[in-house]
Amino acid sequence: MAESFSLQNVLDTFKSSLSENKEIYIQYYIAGWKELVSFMNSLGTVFSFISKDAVNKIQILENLQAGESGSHYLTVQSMVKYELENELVDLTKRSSHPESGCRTLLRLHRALLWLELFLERLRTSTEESKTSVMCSDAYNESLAQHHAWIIRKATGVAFCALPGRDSFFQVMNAGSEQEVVALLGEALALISEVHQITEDLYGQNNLLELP
Ligand code: 1PW
Repeated sequence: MAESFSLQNVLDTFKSSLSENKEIYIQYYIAGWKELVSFMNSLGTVFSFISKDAVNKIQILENLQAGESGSHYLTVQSMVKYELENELVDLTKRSSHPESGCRTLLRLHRALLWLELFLERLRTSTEESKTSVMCSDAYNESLAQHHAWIIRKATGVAFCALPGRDSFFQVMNAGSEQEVVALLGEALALISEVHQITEDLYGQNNLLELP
């Protein structure tokens, strides 16, 4: 993405990701993630190790979309249906389908919860709040339980190097602090709706613990 990050872009892409009957277009889900990656990258180089894995996951999904079965990867719903019906998902142990769309998107889905919890903390924070604390609290409540010790250790180091609250508000590129807070509220409503729809879909199909 050539242009620099703005919170409005995140809002717009996640808005576009929801179809009328509340399916999630993978193309826009990915576009939303690309925005988030450019957000993370603007937070400094330590954070790029974190965004790197998200970039890998995005790439896997883009390859599936561009592949010969690409038409089945229009929405998260159609992907789940297609991959399950055709036994393209490793359900208990990574073996013949180590990089299914379902398990790949699940990683982004879990990370999205982290982001949601973090942005909610940022939205309701005060001047004294520490971004490193907000970020690690959000992480411990969500993604940490899915990560091995070594990764938790490394993310902990990355959080310590986060810029302060003021820089975050500036990076959002959405005007005054009040304006950012308002826009965060809007963006969070959407992100949380997209997250909930995915969570329900994955729950109904027993996909929440895919290896
Ligand atoms: C302030 C903004 C925060 C947004 C954070 C969103 C990105 C989260 C990426 C965390 C990645 C940490 C290092 C990689 C870990 C992978 O092992 C893990 N990937 C994720 C996205 O959690 C699991 O993927 P795997 O190893 O099962 O393929």
